Amino acid sequence: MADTVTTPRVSPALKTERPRLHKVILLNDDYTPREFVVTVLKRVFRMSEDQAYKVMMTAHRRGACVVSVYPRDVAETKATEATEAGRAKGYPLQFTTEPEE
Ligand code: TYC
Repeated sequence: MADTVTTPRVSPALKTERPRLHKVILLNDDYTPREFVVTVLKRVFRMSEDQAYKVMMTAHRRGACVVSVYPRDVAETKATEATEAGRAKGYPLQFTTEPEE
């Protein structure tokens, strides 16, 4: 069997998997002014006025809205920064993160 060719197989467990992206989610509340939510979305997530207004209104009407997706550390940093911006003004504005499926 001198001519036997063996093809090495890479175990799926050893393949490099692309790190999962994480969603940043904006939660509605009854107290944060709409305009402030838009300002935070523009500043922290680099959205246009139009995009920010649409995302804010979606959260306002439906209870929550996905803002964007990022690598985990970026998603967590932005969610914390945006939540902290509300806290600094005494608003209960909240941004959370969760892994994409
Ligand atoms: N619901 C708030 C209001 O009526 C506005 C708002 C929108 C707050 C979206 C949070 O994620 C939010 N003032």
